[in-house]
Amino acid sequence: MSERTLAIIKPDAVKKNAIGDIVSRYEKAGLKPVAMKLMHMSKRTAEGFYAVHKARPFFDSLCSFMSSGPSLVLVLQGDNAIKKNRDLMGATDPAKADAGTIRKVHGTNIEFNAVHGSDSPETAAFEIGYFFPGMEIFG
Ligand code: IDP
Repeated sequence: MSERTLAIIKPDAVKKNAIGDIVSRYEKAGLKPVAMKLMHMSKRTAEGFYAVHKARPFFDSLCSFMSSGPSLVLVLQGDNAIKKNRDLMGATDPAKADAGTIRKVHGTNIEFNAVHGSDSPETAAFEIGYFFPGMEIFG
């Protein structure tokens, strides 16, 4: 079933010049970028995006990190896009991620972990709508 997911190449990975490698992994896995923009989020934008994590102890630090530099925000489309992207990403903590996953290769620690990917159809719908109006998605 073709679906859409929201991916973010986070500021740590953009700083490390890893955009090309990561986008290439999406494409090779059959995930087509149908919308994409480089953006430097304000802290408020990051707080709205991660609102579900508001009560977590790492919330403030996470939002500071996400607003520390530009990120590449993408909509990926393909069969089982949500799970496929989560599999490509690997576990939240790069130290626990499987070999060959994006977080294993490009992540630094549980916070600076290179990429974001929606974890369910409901969060994908919220996250895609948060960053992209329909007319900017070319699926
Ligand atoms: P996910 O990104 O793998 O879905 P979540 O639990 O939804 O993981 O956490 C969102 C983001 O918050 C993570 O990608 C990571 O950047 C950060 N994060 C998660 N757990 C911790 C933690 O224990 N300490 C610091 N940052 C964390």
